[in-house]
Amino acid sequence: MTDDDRKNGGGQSQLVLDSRTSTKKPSMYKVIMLNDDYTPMEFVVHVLQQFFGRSGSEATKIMMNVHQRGVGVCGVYSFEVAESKAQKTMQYARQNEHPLQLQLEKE
Ligand code: TYC
Repeated sequence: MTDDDRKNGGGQSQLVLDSRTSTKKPSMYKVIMLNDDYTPMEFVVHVLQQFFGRSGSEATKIMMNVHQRGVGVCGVYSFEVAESKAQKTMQYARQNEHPLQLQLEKE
């Protein structure tokens, strides 16, 4: 056994995890809604309530924000949840023949 082996536990491999770099929190993602000229306002309010758990007044506020400024935040989630909500909302919009678009943005 070499001196080095003795130092590291008799030749057994050791995995040293640095708690400062190995405990990073997973990133969060904004689900962004884009304005368009065709999706009805009531439909946007409805999807914000159904898919993003917003109250009627929250949903109306977010919809008007998107309508006036071009974009708005529906909510902030882990990547998997954000992607799933964006896809399900767009699929539902297509089923109803609306061009509503959503995107993810890393926080
Ligand atoms: N601009 C649309 C209208 O006037 C309403 C709308 C709001 C559409 C928000 C999309 O993400 C949107 N009917």
